[in-house]
Amino acid sequence: MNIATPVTIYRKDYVAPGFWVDTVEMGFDLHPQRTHVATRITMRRNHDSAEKDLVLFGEDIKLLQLRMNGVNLKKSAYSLNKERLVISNAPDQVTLEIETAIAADKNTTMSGLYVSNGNFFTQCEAEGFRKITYFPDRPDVMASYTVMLRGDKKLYPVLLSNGNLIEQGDLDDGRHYAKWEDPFKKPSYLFALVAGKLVCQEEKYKLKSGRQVLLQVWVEEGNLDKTQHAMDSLKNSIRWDEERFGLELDLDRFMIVATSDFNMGAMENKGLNIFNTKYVLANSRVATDTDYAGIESVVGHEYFHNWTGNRVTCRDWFQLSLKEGLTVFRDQEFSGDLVGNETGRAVKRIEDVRVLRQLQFPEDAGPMAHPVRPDSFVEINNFYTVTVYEKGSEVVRMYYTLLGHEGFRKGMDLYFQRHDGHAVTCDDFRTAMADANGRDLKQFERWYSQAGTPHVKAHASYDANAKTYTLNLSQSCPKTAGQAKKLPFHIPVAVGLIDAEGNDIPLQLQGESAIATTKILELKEAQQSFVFINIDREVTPSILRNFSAPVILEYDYSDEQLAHLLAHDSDPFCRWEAGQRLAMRRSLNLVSAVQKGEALSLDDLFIQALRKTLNDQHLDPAFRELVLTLPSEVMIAEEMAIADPHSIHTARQFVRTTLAQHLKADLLQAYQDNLTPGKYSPDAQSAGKRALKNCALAYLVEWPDAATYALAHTQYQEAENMTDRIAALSAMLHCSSALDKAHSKTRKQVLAHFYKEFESEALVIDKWFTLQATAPTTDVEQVRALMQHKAFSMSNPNRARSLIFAFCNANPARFHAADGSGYALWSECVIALNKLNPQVAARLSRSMDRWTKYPKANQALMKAALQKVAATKKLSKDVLEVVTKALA
Ligand code: 0A1
Ligand code: ZN
Repeated sequence: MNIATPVTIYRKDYVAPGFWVDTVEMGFDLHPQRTHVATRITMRRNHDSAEKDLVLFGEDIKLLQLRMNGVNLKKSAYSLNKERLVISNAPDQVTLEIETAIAADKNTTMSGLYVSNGNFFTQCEAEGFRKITYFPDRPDVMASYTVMLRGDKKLYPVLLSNGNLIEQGDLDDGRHYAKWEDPFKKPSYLFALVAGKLVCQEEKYKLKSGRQVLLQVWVEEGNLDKTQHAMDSLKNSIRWDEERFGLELDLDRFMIVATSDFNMGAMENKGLNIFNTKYVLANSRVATDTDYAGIESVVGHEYFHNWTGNRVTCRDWFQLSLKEGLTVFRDQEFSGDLVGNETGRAVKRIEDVRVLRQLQFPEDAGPMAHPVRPDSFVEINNFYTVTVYEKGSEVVRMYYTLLGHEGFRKGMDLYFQRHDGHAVTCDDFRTAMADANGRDLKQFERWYSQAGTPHVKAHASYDANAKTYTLNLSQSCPKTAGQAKKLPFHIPVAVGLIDAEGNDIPLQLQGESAIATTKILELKEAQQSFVFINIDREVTPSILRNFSAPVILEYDYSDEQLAHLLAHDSDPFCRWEAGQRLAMRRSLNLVSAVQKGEALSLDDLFIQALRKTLNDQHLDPAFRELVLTLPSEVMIAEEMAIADPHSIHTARQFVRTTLAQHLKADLLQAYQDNLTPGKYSPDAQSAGKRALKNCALAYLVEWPDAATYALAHTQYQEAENMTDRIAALSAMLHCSSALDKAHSKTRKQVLAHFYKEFESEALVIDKWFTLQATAPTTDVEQVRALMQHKAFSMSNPNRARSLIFAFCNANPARFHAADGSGYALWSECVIALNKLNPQVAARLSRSMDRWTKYPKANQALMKAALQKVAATKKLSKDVLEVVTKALA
């Protein structure tokens, strides 16, 4: 077998750039087949650098001209290979003039300059700018940019770049031009241009300071009825950052542009954010509550990057979490604050924790496990991960928990005071937090340097005579690739104690005077004891309140204690968690019963606990829905030494059908109580009601009779918004009984109707593919058939994700078919995508991360599929890194 060896880049090898760049002037003559780019760069030697050469990166571009200080450079004056252009012996002051040509229409990678639906877009993070011109394309090189765009006026009536529009006008031959100037220095990864036929919704907005700014949301024609929510989210983001962090928009104009061809969610280019349409376009006909929430958080996320990422950026890509972890924390807080009440905040927190557990915990336990600040990579694009983003956000949240609201704000203020306009490191952030609060946060660095999810074990003992309650906490962290031994983390563990009536009792730690109902214990040693005094009754501990650290908590709760917490805990996270623990315990027992062929049953304690929650009118519907949602098949698999997808699916479905059977009347009542008639509004309260109602519906069809199935069908037909429509369709397609022949004709009709109704709405057709890809009835052959559908395309990332990724990642019982047909499909798709779009291909490669967790027979087939991909000729660095690590 011929597997190429990937080149690894190490964090420890960081060297400052040999030259700084002051100004960049660029002129683009836009043609899809051959865009001509003329770039003038003024540079000066960095005398503090060990790098003596002038190093420029370039990839997949044609070099037409190179002049240094006004003189054409002969080929012998520089060295050029596929990745870099190096000029040795350059003088200390350099003006470079570079001309390059780009075939944007052939660029299917969606990195650099590319064409989508006839319009030009760029994506420069992380290393896409080098596909436009030769440049020191690294984030610590910050410069001022002036950009001239020229193109056919009919084909490209709109010409956008970063900053302010300073000039525009007509040229010969039906062309026109626009000149843009960005008043702020920025790294090249924040460069952007957009050119094409687009229309915009725009508004003038007054900042708190009284300054007026222009806000624009640009979309393709026909989509202006779907931009209001993005615009509202942008205005909310601007206001929130002023209020919560005292950070003002620094530009006079802020633009959002949507494209249907995008590898990720969105990109924070200075003043010109480019978005996947998924995170811009919404109206009630086509978008669900989840879509609306996603738009709000991604618009917020990109906007917040303007300070955390753009004004203060990363010194090198190993520091990616400096901007991403912090900005995710900020967008999570923004969405939580916007709901406007404590339960809403808690619901958002639980949803975020669910994502972390579902996606990041498995990553941290698999072959791609890496620290929040990685030590090495082959391809940086593979490190835009849930660890860097979501675990990174948890790390930032721990500062918030340890330092408090005011303390955190002081840290942020100092961070900007020290580092505005600079490219810095995660250590700089930690130091600002420590210095602003006079705290020692040295040990906290281990959250950045050690991979793996720590386990915290708790033991409690109550001494009625001494009236003391002792909580013994110990920590450990499993080994990960390259890190066999881990040192103790600095872990904030938020704890409350609940009495038999369900009340929080006041807590005082031995040797301390402060009294509170929640205490933040700082676990810093491998093992530590915390003694609470004046505890005069038996209590149940509520540990890791609000999920105060990204760890796995082990405590030997009895079922009764969990039911007690589920009924009473004042901390909504721990209350929800108690229900999840009850459900997980049952799921695991049932999986083992399925495997042994034993009879399956569900106990009354569990059923009654859920009934009580379902019927508790004091609880928000959104919260009740979260409790009613069982741990996913992926989460159950993570708890098992050997995951058996078929038994997991059977066991989980058994729990669902049994609950449906026993709670039928309660579910019907919840359904009726949570109808949301009238005009659609995506607000959290209404969305919560819809969530509970649709959760009830999905249960009801698990134990169907003619009436419940008809309820779903009628909801589908009469739905006035996409949330209700898709929920009904999903209930009909995903229930256990969908496996029976009954109703199969109705299901086919409904699917056909949905397609016809929304044929022209790409984002809705994505949903149509996903619903089918994740249905228990859909096997590999049906996925292959869907791949032949005229609406399917491998080259559109959203579409590929909607079918292929959805099947491989979210239909485990079918993907892991015993004959290996799912794995064969996976390898074919990875190989096909590798040619088109390596970034997307590498993401799909990750579906095999946990292959060593499956039964031996599956493992063999999965390994063979991985090897097949690894042996493919012309494999990108992206895919190569993932499959090499999986096979290591
Ligand atoms: N910085 C963006 C995400 C992003 C990263 C890489 C991309 O292309 C490789 C595109 C977008 C964010 O955090 O939103
Ligand atoms: Zn980001």
